[in-house]
Amino acid sequence: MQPAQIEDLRERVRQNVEAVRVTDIHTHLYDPAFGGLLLWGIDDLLVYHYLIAEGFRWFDISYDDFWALSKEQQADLIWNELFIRHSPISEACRGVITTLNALSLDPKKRDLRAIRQWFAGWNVEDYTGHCLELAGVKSLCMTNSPFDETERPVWEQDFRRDRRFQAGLRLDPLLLGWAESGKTLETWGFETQEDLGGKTVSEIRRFLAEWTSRIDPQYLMVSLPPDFRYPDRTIGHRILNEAILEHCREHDLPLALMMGVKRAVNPRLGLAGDGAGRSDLSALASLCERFPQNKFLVTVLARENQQELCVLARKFRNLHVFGCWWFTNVPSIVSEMTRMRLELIGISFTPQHSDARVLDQLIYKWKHSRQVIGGVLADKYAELASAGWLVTDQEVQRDIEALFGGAFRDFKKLSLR
Ligand code: HDL
Ligand code: ZN
Repeated sequence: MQPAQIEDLRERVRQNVEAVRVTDIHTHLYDPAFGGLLLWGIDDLLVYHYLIAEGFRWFDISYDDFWALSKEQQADLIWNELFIRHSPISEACRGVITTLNALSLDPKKRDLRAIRQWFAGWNVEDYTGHCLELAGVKSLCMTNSPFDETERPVWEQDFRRDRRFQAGLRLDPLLLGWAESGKTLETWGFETQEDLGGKTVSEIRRFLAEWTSRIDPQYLMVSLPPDFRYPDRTIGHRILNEAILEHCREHDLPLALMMGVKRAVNPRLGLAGDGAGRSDLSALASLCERFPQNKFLVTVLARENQQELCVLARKFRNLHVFGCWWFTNVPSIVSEMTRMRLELIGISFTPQHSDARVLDQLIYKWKHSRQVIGGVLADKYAELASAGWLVTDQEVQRDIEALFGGAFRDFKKLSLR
């Protein structure tokens, strides 16, 4: 192929990746009906836990004194330390800059007061549409936990859903903290026993059925520590086998496994205190092999696990790989992971989710991801062309639609009979 043809190909890919409307399959955002649970605006952007962790590398304030500050005071501290006294060069800092520029604000003026004034002029309904439009997100999945004391009451009142905000049924306490969550289920009217005796398993399934009917989730989900083992002889292992996986099969819902998080490595940092560890993916191989009619939606936190995850996806069609999760969501690793995935499993995966906790983050997380993923995809198409296969415009569009939501939708529809 001539260099001009390669350039033309790259431009076609860039335009299509820029234009595709994304299905964002994992976020911590909330339907505006959840009120204050939906975070947005400059102060929420600045007190994002990623920036709190980075800020503490410079702060000369104690953890307790920081947490005693108001959100605005915390934001001032972070702005001053990570943007003014030091260049905002980290991915989370650059994200704030990308978002502010996309909103036609000019962070180069370094005028936080003026930026706050601009946000004060918005209401959440209008701003939600504005952010989704700028980010090119057509729908997203929330993280919905029945065990979240602030979220559950909203679901129990019932409310008119904003269909752009799909649900994900989050179950960490059920699987990882049964001693506590079993008691909580009892207060909700489910007959449970700590040793899972009596009607406990069927009551857990009744609980799952009740919440599935209530929130209509795209999938059930749980995050897992690096030392998660399967098979195992724990209570959690039985809840997974006898309740959660049965329920998923009965309702044809994927189980999303987010593997490798070490919770509270530094508890003083709160949400910012979690770390990462290398998982034993033989647990995942056992699950995929033992439950060929269950669908597993999987992302892993350790860079060292990524190639092994792709190899498992080659072995198991009931495994769908997704996202560059959390500490892997930085351009250098997104590029490496996306290239490896395209080379090992073709288009049959979902390269990214935003994991956004603040509405406005959708803008930068998707702008940055489109840039990296689009660049890698163009490289692979150029290599394909050199091998003698020039993709058509229609094929480029088809592949990109798949990568940014279509493959996930097809996986959900996949019949594993
Ligand atoms: O467990 C998870 O879903 C993680 O994404 C955590 O919420 C984490 O705090 C996070 O926001 N990562 O991006
Ligand atoms: Zn998350």
